[in-house]
Amino acid sequence: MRINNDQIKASNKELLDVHKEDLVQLAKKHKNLEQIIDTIAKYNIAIPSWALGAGGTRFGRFGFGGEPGNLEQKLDDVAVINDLTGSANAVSLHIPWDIPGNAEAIKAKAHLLGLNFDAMNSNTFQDQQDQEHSYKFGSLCHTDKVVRDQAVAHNKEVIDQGVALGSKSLTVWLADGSNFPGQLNFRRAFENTLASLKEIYAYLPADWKMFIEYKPYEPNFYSMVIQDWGTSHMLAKDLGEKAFTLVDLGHHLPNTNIEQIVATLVTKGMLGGFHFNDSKYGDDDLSVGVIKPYQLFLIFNELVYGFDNNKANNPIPAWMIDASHNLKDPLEDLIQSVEAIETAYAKALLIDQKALEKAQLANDVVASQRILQDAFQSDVKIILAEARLRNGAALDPIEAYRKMDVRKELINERGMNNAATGL
Ligand code: PSV
Ligand code: MN
Repeated sequence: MRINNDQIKASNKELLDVHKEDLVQLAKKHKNLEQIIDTIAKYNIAIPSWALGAGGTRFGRFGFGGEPGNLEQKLDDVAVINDLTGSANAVSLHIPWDIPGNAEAIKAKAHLLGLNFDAMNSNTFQDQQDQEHSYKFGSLCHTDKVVRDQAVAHNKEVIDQGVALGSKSLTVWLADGSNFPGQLNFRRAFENTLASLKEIYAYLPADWKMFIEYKPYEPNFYSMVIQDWGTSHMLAKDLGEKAFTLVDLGHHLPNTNIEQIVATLVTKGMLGGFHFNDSKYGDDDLSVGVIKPYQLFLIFNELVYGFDNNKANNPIPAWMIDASHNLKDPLEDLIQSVEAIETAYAKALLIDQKALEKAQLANDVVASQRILQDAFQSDVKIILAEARLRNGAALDPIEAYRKMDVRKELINERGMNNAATGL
């Protein structure tokens, strides 16, 4: 199904007058309101193809009716999110969950829907049917060269698929590691990983980037080869200027200061992108902003400051969501995540950076805190709504989604038992 302009206009009609009045009031408060609305209106976040169906845990999965059963249907779902939010014009694919049968046709369909392809994700953490060698004991780090070669070849294939679709980046996340002390030689595993990554890197087209994701534990519970941002940064540095670190918010031990990691990476020009999600305990993959919205705001503060003072020429990061949920309608959940990211960004744009710098230089701790919290406590719903309006999207996307009965339509179209590919 495709949402059309008339449906959007109809859903906005009732809300429009109040919205316009609110906007006039808000303009009196913020001098740079126009600029902020413009920045938010131009901002886009990539949707992970693997989050369009119900997520699951190792204890089970509860399907959601009308899930997309193939890549074409996944694109249709991303278009629904984009049509309603005006801020999700890209999709991040995971291979082999999403192998495009006919890349030209998929590209043409995406183009028609106003979508493009963000980073391609390789998968050497699961064994596939007909795969010759198992990844049970690792992939790029494996003790056996034939396994490493197979994993390298897979990454090269993913690059080929991405080239055919017009993507410009590869995200590598490795489950490689060990469950028991003594199981793996740390140094050998690191060296093997670096050598394998070098082969993949050498295959990257000139205008591509490689993002290296880190994670402290899971699925391995004693050690992960790329356990933290330092390791990722070291590998990326060794590879060359097309390699960067990717920050998945759920991939940190509890209470890690993620905003500081972001600041440091931008200082060094090494921040490649994000996988946004939220968590209370580990890699919970909860909807963005549900647990620690202040942390997300502080991350965006570092991004706003970082890109206003971008001495190391850090490229604009890839903005991707990586959340997976058990309970909610996946499309509603992704809309909520998009909104949460934009909320944090808009609030960070409200920070008076000059006043903050002055307070910091004077070591005025109280003033610094007030400046941040004033911005964080501001209501930016109207800013987001106006940005959406200017993009021809819905003033209230969730409300519109429900009024349009999108899920019911999808169930009618696809049935109750269509299951999306993914974890
Ligand atoms: C691993 O936990 C991860 O964050 C990586 O990005 C994977 O590609 C994705 O999740 C798989 O769901
Ligand atoms: Mn991730």
